Amino acid sequence: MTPEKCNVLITGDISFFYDSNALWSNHLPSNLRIILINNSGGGIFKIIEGPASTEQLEKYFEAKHSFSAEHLCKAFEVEYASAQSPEEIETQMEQFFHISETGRPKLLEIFTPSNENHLVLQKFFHQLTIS
Ligand SMILES: Cc1ncc(C[n+]2csc(CCOP(=O)(O)OP(=O)(O)O)c2C)c(N)n1
Repeated sequence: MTPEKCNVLITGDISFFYDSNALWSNHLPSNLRIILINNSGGGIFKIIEGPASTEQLEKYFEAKHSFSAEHLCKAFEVEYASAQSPEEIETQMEQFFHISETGRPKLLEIFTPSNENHLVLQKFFHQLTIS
């Protein structure tokens, strides 16, 4: 990792919670930043043909939940912030990339609506194919 620059991980909530024990490390650098997109489940399965058309989609594939990373961050002494709107993201960003005096890494949890998230992603994929 380059010490003078922040190194950013952008991850989904299911991926983050699965691997959250990675935060249990004595060597987390102060320039680590995690941007967690929390859409309350594995939204990708809503756009994968097989899982998307089964009755088990929400319960077993998407694994819908209402957890937040706040308490995990407390446990591992990762500085936590959250945002629910573009305006809040902008406000949080002012501080997010500053190195903290505590020397601890930071996580920004961005909450997005699970019923819209996959539609936005599909639109984005579509834009990529036509541009
Ligand atoms: C390292 C790893 N672990 C597990 C998987 C299996 N996997 C594929 S999609 C997925 C869920 C993704 O959900 P989330 O991280 O919430 O992102 P979203 O689909 O909502 O954008 C998982 C766990 C994987 N691809 N790679």
